[in-house]
Amino acid sequence: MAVMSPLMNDCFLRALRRQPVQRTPVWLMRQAGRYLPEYRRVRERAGSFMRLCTTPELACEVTLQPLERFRLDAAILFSDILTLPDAMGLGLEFVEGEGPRFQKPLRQISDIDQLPIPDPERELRYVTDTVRLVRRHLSGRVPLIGFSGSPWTLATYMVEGGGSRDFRRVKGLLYEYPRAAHALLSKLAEAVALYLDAQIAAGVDAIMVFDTWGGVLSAAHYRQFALAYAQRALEGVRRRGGEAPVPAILFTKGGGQWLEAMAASGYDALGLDWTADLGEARRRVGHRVALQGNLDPLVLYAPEAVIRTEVKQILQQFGPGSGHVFNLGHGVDPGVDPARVGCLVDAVHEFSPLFHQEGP
Ligand code: 1CP
Repeated sequence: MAVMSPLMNDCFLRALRRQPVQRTPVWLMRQAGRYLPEYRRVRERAGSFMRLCTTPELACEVTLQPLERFRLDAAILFSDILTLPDAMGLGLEFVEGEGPRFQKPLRQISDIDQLPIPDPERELRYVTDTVRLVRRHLSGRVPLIGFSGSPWTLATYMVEGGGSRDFRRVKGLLYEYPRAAHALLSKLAEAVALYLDAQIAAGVDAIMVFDTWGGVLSAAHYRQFALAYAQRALEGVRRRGGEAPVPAILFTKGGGQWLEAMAASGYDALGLDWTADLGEARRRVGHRVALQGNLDPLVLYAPEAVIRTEVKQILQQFGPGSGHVFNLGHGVDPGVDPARVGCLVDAVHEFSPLFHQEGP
């Protein structure tokens, strides 16, 4: 069990619980990554993306890099959602300029039956070691977010063998072999629950489930194959977890149309992409969950005056009161100038106190 140190800045956790805060907390998806020159240097030193992920000292270093530059209210573990399928034996490699690829993608129904459920403290020890190391280095400055891909999003990569444009194979599985799809997703829900639980035991303060490809499904399939298993994974964590479970965030790209169902899934907060209207989302579900998001990541290519105006608009859309975590609607683009990221973070610090005058 991790040694608990009191957090100096807990406004992110308070906002997730919709407790009063003095300003809106801010962190950014992919806040550690290629747009930072110091990240590119460590990435080069590591030799490969996987070496970076599997070397706790290096993964810890890049986790902390964005916090040195920007006044962020949370750190996110540096890792990738695809390390879990790698630990299930699929053999992950990152091909330069092409993105992730599995050496042994799922090609037959029998591949699903044979998939092992990894013991995170063994096969993913490098992740829990990184969590413990980051916790030590943070010494309570800000909370640390642990994460996993959702069962559905992991299944897309495992069946397609890598990134995909049309999701033909994995959608084929849903339509032609729904029982096999359910078997795969059940196994993944269990693996995700164990994995998140191990991250919590190692010391993360919140968990986030990335359902990046939930939005490519029909409404009925989204409920049956994506949301149901994201929910099952969370229930698995909660069954195992201690008395005070850490808050959980569900991010679904393209999920704006299904907010009510997502808000009933047990997650404490929903991550929204940039296509959703934050004010409307709050009216629909804000009495049940906190909301995280949702500035268009490409705003970061615009001049600073535009970034500041757009930040203000997002804050105005959500309106006064707690329950909002400022973020982008998806990750920071690799070509963005870090100075623009600083401008965004500073703008949230400057404008958001106005929306929390009833705060503690
Ligand atoms: O060249 C490099 O350095 C690799 C680029 C990179 C980085 C920086 C990849 C490969 N992954 C990451 C880190 C990462 N991935 C984090 C780190 C923490 C942070 O946010 O700062 C996180 C949370 C992820 C999660 C992740 N990986 C998701 C879900 C979130 C999202 O962006 O939608 C997904 C879909 C992936 C798969 C993945 N990993 C990397 C790439 C290029 C991709 C996308 C592949 C594709 O579908 O085309």
